Amino acid sequence: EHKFWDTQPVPSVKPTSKAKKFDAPFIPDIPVDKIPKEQTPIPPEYKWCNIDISNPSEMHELYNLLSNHYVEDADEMFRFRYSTDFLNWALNPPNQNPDWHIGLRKTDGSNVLVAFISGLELQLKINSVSKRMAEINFLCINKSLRKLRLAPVLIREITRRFNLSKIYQAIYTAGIQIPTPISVCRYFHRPLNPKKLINSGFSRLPHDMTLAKLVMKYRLSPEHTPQIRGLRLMTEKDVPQVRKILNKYLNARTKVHQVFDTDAITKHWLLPRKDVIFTYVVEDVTKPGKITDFFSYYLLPSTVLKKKDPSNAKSGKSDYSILHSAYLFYYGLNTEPASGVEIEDSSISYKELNEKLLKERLIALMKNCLLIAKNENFDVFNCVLIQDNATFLEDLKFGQGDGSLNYYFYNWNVRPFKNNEIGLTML
Ligand code: EN5
Repeated sequence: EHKFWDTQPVPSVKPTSKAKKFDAPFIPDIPVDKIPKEQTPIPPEYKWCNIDISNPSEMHELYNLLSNHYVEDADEMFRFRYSTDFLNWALNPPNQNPDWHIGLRKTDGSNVLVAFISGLELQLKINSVSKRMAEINFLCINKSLRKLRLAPVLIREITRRFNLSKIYQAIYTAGIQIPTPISVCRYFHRPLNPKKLINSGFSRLPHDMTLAKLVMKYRLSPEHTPQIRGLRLMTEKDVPQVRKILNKYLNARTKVHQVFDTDAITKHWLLPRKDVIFTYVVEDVTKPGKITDFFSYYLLPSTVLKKKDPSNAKSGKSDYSILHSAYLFYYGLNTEPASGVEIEDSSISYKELNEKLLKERLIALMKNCLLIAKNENFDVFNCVLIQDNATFLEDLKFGQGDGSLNYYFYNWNVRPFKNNEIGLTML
C-alpha cells in the first residue's frame, strides 16, 4: 500500500491498462499560474524554513539532524555521518538555489530543526533525451516524528518549488523500495582494515578463517600493486581535460548520467577537498600535462551504533566508534578504439579487444585507488554496482553487502535500466 505514491506521477506497482509513452513525462508541465503560491500546509506544531548553507550554526543543526536520524543499515548497526564540510560541498554546486534547502522547525519556541529535504538542478541525459532535472537528496525526519506522514509534505513542497523554476522531473535514490525503481543496484565493499570491520560488526569472520588469514587476504602493499606512472592528485588545471574524459566516458558507456556542462560544475564536483572528495588523475609520462584517466571517491563516515561484542569496543588504541568509509565517485578512462594494437587472436573483434583493454586498465586504476585509500587510513572502500564496476569487483576482492541503492524518476517514464547503464552517482 502506497497512499502517497499512488497519487504521484510515478509508475504504479499495479500495471495500468493505459499504455504510457516511454522517455516522456507522466503529466504535462504545469503553467506557472496553476502552481500554488503558498507553501504546502503543515500541522501548526511546525513551520517551514530554509537552511542557509553559508551559516555555520545552521549547518551544524543539519549535521546533528542527519547524524542522529538519517540512513541506517537494515540491522540498525551503522548510521551515515556526513560532515559539515561534506554537506557544504554536496548542497552547494554552481546555480544552487537557497529555496532548495528546506527545513521544518518546531513552533513551540525551541525552534528545533526536525526535518530536511534538499534538491539541486542538473543536466541529465536519459537514453537520447537531455533534460534539466532536480536531484533530490537528504530527506530526513526526526525519528520521534515518523508516522506523522511528514515526508509527503516535504516532497510536495520541494516539487512545488522546483515547478516554480520550470523543473518538472526529478531523480532520487533510496535504500528502500517504493513505486517503482528504474534500477536496483547492490552495494559492494572492499575491506581495507579487516580487523576493525570485524570488531565493529561490519563484516564477519568466515568460519574457515583466522583473523591473521583474513588480514593476509586483504593486504594491500605497494609491492603487489605497482603504482601507475604519472598518478597524482587532481589540480585546478586538470579540470577541462577531466571534464572531457568524464563526459565522453559516461556518454559512451551509460544511459543515465549527468552532463558536466561547464568547467565550473566539473571543478565543484571533482576538485579535491580535504576530508571530503579525493580525485586522482593519470598524467601521460610521455606527454607532460596530458591526462589520460582519473578516479575519485568521497569520505562518508558512519557511526557504529552497536558493537557485536562490547569487549571489542576499545581494543587497543584505535577508535572503533566511527567507520571511515570511502565511496567510489566518478572515474573515466579513454574509450577510444585501440590503435596500433596487434590482434594476435583473430577470433576476437575490435569491440571485444577494447572491452578487454578497458577492463585491464580499470582494474589497474582501481587497484591504485584502493592502495591510496588504504594509505589515507580508510577502513573500507564501497561502491554501488553501476557503470563498469562489475569488471573489477571480483579481481579486487570486493564482497556483496546487505544493502542496495534503488534509483527512481519523478514524472519521467522509462524502461528499467541494467546496472551498467546507470552512470549517475549520488552522495
Ligand atoms: C540517499 N539518496 O544498507 C539514499 N548499507 O551494503 C541513500 N552493509 O553498509 C540510501 N546489517 O554489508 C543508502 N557488510 C542505502 C544504503 C543504506 C545503508 C546500508 C549496507 C550496504 C552496508 C554492511 C554492513 C552490514 C551490517 C549488518 C555490509 C558486509 C561487508 C563484507 C565485507 C567482506 C566481503 C563480504 C561483505
